Amino acid sequence: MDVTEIRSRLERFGQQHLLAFWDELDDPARGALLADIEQVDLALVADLVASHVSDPDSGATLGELSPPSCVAAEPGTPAHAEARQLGETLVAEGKVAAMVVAGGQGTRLGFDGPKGTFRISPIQDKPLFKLFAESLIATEQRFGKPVPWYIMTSPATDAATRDYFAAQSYFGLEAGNVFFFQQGVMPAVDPRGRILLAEKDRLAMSPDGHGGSIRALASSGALADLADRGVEVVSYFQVDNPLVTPVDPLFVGMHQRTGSQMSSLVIGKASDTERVGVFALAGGQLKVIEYSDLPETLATARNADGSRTYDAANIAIHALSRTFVEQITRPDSSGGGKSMPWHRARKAVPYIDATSGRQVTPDGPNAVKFEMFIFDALPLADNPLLLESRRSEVFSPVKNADGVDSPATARRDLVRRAATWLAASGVSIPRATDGEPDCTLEISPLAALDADQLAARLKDNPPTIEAGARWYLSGD
Ligand code: UD2
Repeated sequence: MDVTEIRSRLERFGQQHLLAFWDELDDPARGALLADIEQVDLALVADLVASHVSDPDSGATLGELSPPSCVAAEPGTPAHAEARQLGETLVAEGKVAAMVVAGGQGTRLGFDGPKGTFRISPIQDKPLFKLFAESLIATEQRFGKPVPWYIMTSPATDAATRDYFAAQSYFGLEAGNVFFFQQGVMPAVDPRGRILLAEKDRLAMSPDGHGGSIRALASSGALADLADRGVEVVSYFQVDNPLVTPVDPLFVGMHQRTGSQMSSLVIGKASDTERVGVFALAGGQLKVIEYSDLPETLATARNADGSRTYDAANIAIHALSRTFVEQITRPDSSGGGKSMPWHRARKAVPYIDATSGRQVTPDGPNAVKFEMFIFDALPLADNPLLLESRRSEVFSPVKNADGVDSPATARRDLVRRAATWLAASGVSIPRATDGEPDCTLEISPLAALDADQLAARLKDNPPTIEAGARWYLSGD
C-alpha cells in the first residue's frame, strides 16, 4: 500500500496525525511507520473507541452474580479412575498438547528478560521453562508419545525466548515439537480515541492480552498444526507458575469425559483480597470476575457455614478443545457470532505530541490500552467444567520481587510440596518448630510428576534426609 492510500485510510478513521512527521523521516523510518500502521485494524480501533473510550461506563456492570458449582474428582472414586484413564489414553494417542502464555514482561518482578528464563527451583536453580520442559519429557517417557508444546510470545519476548531455547538445545525436547507463535498487538489511544505515537516513526503498541492467544493460535498457523497432529485438547497455563503440571491426565480426562469445550482448575482463595479472579455465574453464564472488578461486599461475602461465597479462584490453568478454538476463531458469519470481548486499561503511556513534536512523559494515566483475557472464552463454551484442585499441589506464581507471590514463596511452596510427597512415600522429613521442612528439597519432574510416582520410585530405596540437608532427586 502506498502512502497516499494510507493517508486517506487514516483520514477516514480520524488518525491522520500518525503521519504528522512524515516529511522529516528518512526511508527506513518511513518503512517502520508504515509497517506499524499496517498492523492496526483501524475499524476495530474505531469500534473499541466508541464502546470503551467515548462511553467509558459501558460494560462496567456485573449484573446478578451467584457462585458456580465445581466438580471434585476424589482419588479412589470411579469418576477419578475413569477420568485419569481417559486422560492417559488421550496423551498416549498424541491427542494432547501443552500451551503456555509467555508474552508478558516481568515488570512487577523487576526481571529483565522473558519470565520463563527466570531461575526458580530451590537447589538446581532451574528456570521456569526448564521445569515445564522436564515435565513434558517425563510425560512423553511415561506415555510413549511426545507432547507438542505451543509457546506464545510477544514482540518483547519473542526473539529472546527463541534464542534461549536454541541455546539450551530445547532442554532435550525435539525442536520440531516446540512451536513458538507471537501474540498480536494493539495501539494505545488518548481519551479522544487518537492513536499515540511512541516515536515519530513508531506507534505506541502493546500486547493484546493473554486472550489474544486465541486469535494468535489461528493467525500463526498453530491451530492448523494442532489439527494436522490430531490434537484434541490443549492444556493451557501461565509462564509464572512453577507448580503447574503442564499436562495433567486427570484434568484432561475430566474435560473430555464431561463433554466440556473449556475447563478450568479451581482452588480456594487464600484470602478475601488475594489478587486472583474468581469464577461466578453471571446471568447463568460462567465467568471470571477479575479481582479489581469484584466489589468488596462480594469478596468478603460468607455462606451460612462461614465459608467464603466467592471462593473459586482462577489460577489460569485451562483445558481447551481444539474444535472449540476453531469455532470461536472462524469469521463471525460461520462462528455463530461468538467472539471474545475487549477490556480497557487506563495506563500512563509516554508519547510524542503530534502537534509540537515534543516527547511527553505523563504523571498519571493518559491513555487506554485494549486487551483480551483467555477466561472470556468460558461463557462461549458448551458445558464448561470447573475442577477442584489443591493450591499446595498446583499454584504458587512468581509475580512480585518480594512478599506474596514472589520467588521466595514459590521456592518455599516447591519445597513444601516435595516434603508432602516424600512424607506420603514414608520418608521422614525433619521439621522446624513452626512445622516447615528443616531442609531444602527438590524433585526433578523427570523423577516424579506426582506423589504416587515418587512413592513407586522410592519404594525399594527410601532416602534418609537429615536436618539442614539439601536433597535433590534427579531423573537419572
Ligand atoms: C492473572 C489473572 C488472574 C489470576 C492470576 C493467576 C488476568 C487479567 N488476571 O493475573 O485472574 O488468574 O493471573 O496467576 O488474567 N500474558 C501474555 N500476554 C499478555 C499478557 C499476559 O502472554 O499480553 C501472560 C503473562 O506472560 C503471564 C500471564 O499471561 O504468564 C498472566 O499475566 P499477568 O501477570 O498480567 O496476570 P495477573 O497476575 O494480573
